[in-house]
Amino acid sequence: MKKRKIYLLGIPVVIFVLLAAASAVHFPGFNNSKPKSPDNRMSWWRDARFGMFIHWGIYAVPAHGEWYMNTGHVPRKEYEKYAKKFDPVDFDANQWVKIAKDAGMKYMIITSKHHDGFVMFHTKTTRYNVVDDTPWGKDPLKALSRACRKQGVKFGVYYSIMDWHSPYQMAHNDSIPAHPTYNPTKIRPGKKDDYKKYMKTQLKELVTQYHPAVLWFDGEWPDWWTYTDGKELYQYLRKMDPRLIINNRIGKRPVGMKGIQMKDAVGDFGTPEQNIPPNGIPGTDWETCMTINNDWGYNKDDLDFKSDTTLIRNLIDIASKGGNYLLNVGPTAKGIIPQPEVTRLNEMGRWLRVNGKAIYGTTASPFKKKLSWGRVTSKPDKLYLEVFNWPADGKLLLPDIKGTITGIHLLADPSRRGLSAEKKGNHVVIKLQGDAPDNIASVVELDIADAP
Ligand code: FHN
Repeated sequence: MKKRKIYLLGIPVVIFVLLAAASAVHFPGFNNSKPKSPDNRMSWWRDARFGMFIHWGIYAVPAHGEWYMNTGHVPRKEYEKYAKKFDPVDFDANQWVKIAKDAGMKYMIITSKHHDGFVMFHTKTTRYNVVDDTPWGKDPLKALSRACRKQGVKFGVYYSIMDWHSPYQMAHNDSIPAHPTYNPTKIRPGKKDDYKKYMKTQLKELVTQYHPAVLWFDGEWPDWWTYTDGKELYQYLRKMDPRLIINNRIGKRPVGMKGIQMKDAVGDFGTPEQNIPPNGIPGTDWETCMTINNDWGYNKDDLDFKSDTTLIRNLIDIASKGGNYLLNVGPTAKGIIPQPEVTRLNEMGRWLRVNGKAIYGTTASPFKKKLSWGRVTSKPDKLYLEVFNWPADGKLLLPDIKGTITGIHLLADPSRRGLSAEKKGNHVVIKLQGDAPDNIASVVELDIADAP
């Protein structure tokens, strides 16, 4: 199609736009609804975008994942014996935090007590804890919270409300004591307040002993735990530490209870699990948690590890929808983070050292339309184009935007060579040069002036 030359000020349009791109012209475009929790408390978390989840406990001894007590129908007395075999002599808190930091992770959440009820910190509430009941006798939360502070990584803890070991909770079906099914537990009649007291004492120990920035609740689905329980516990913790960030599983996840809308959910952020919401969760802070293989706790037979391409593109996809990514590791009973997980985290760190600007402190893409070539993240005066599929013709098609493009360059290009653009109908065509600097995702940074 022969392009009809349009002259402006006697100059062909194409040249004009190039000049304009170099010297600022206007285009249409945006939406970014604000979450409900206050900025001052949430801002570090929103900027962080990427954290490490750690599922670690005595379930690492049998090494069939964190649900083994239930899936293996292991009677309590039998399961307790694993504590006697828990001796992680190779545990090194500084090394774990360094692995997270080198991966580009800004915060870490470790299991303080999972559904099996074994307590992974020093508590006065029960001897069934890592210090009093294992040959190892050390407190990993003390070491990790210290190492995090030293290395500038935010520290947080996971806590399960459901407790398969608690005398106040009964197995779902223990009609055959030798073959119990615990999930979902029932509350022993008249013992709910005892359990809530037990839980509150432990949560107070966690907050006052390790000063977590995040409390990540889970195991809230048994029907004896109610929305009101969640609200009450939230207020109890909020009073204890006004800066605490608490997830929505302190109450009931909106999916569980009919009628609970996301906006009414207790807690500061939503927690999609093992999936990325197709359109994010507009108007809410949210965080996708995901395994690198298929298990949260260490499972020696689970070698189905996701590729670093999948993991890096997941992080970008989640950020482009305004969410955080909490990526899990499952250390062994010896205290080692499995090498296949470390290798992939190192790859994510390599990518983020070049392209971190496109993730940290960004907000969701202004474009509703899915872009065939990749994703977009934004800042008030920047747009980051994360290109998964580098266009063969070097032309990257971008929908209209509001604001003036004042500069275009590749984040991977240390010389920040300027790229050009031209307007085509209601699109902007970014002209890329040469091959993709990164086959997983190459980032084009657009400087935008007077964006709304
Ligand atoms: O049952 C747990 C599971 O073991 C793991 O802790 C995940 C992590 O979000 N949460 C529960 C399943 O929803």
